[in-house]
Amino acid sequence: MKMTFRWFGENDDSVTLDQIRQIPAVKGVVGFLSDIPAGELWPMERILEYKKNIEAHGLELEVIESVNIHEDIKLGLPSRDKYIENYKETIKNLGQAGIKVICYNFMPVFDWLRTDLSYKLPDGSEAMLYDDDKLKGLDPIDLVKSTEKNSNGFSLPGWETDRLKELKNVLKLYENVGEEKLFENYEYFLKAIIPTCEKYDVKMAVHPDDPAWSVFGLPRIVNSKENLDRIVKMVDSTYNGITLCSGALGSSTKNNIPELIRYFGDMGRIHFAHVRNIKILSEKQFHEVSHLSSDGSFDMFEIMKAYHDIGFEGYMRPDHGRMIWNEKARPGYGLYDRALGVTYLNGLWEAIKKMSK
Ligand SMILES: [Mn+2]
Repeated sequence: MKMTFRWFGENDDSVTLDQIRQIPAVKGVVGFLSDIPAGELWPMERILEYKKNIEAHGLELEVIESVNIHEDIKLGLPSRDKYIENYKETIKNLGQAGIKVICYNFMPVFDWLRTDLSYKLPDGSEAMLYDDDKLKGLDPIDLVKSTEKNSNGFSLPGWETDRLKELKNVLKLYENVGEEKLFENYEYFLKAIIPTCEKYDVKMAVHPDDPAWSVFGLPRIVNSKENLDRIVKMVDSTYNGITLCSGALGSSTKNNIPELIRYFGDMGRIHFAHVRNIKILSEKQFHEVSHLSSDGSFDMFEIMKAYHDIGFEGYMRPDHGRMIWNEKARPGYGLYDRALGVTYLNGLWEAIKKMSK
């Protein structure tokens, strides 16, 4: 297991590389060129410049999260081929720059979604909350506006204004795309890109839908064992893999995270692990918490044990943290609570490792 930490770049993150370097056991950064719109090519020189800076701070860059997929690919429009060509070229560039894993998602229109970005917990910390009832009758445009307004001035990945300005048109286009059509479009994309991944040794790792169900009536398919199984088999290559996000998949009580880790881990398809806890309040209602088992609904020991038992050698990172100690940061991505998360996960890992001898 290689512990990493997500970072959004010099101009778009409150956390510095020097700070990340000082978190025990964090060797690498999970990076992102946040200013490149979905569908555009990532130029080699930009990738190298970005990587050079990270390496100058004593950290590695081997994982990218995310290279976003243009909506036309998900919709299956004729224009998709040009965006797929750009994607292949980006894979090639990233591979040649030494990137090993690309995390991406296949969620129509909306990336991760929450209805409250700063829900106050009893101890005074703040965390993100999702309440499906609050989405009922809500205009998606209003959710985009409130999400942007409450992001503490940081861009939120998946909520880029550029992608969302055409929101109404895009939502209309999805009226003709159901789950089966989305699977078809996904398969078309994977068949086109996986040979490039094999050639340049870059593993694709799809991030599950967050939350793990349909929102605003849009189709969503990356959210259950059955569907993930279908996806990894659409192109039967180790390069077609998964980012196993415990918080995203675990938002649905139907998903048993340790079981999913063992199942897809034994297949060799987990390339990236997002490990975090959430507290499920009722069906389709949850909020985020610290990483600790007793603060949420998951048994983090069992999750880490499953990774240990499958001999996981891929990349891992803590996921969303709370806002604590008066930190002002991008919601979910402050320094303090994620650093506490890393330390806790490493503590579990060390104990499991030593007790397994
Ligand atoms: Mn995640």
